[in-house]
Amino acid sequence: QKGFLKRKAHADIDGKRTPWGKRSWKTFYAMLKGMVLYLQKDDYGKDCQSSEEVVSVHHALAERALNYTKRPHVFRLQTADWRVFLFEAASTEQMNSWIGRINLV
Ligand code: I3P
Repeated sequence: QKGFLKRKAHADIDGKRTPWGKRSWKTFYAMLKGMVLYLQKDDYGKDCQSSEEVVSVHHALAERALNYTKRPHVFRLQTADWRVFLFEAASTEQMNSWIGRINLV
């Protein structure tokens, strides 16, 4: 499973609210391999490098973010260490595909 996702950090480790200034939406190229979600940020225009974040989806839960109505086809990912991210997919179909794959792990 791969594709572009926009991500918003909602809660950090142990469920602590992600502070102001770190809650904005960012675009990543996402790849799910095994139990790991790789998020590559496209920084090429800025410094000719791309940065990557790694999120373990082992014991994570993905579900449609029904409470979040500002954007369409957004899903919520809660990790085993109690972080919460919102991810905006390009379509409802892609959102459902990500949710299914993440919850299969
Ligand atoms: C956040 C940014 C997000 C916004 C979030 C802001 O500011 O504007 O887009 O979420 O609101 O805190 P910053 O870039 O300084 O982190 P929404 O797009 O969902 O409104 P929030 O604090 O209510 O989550």
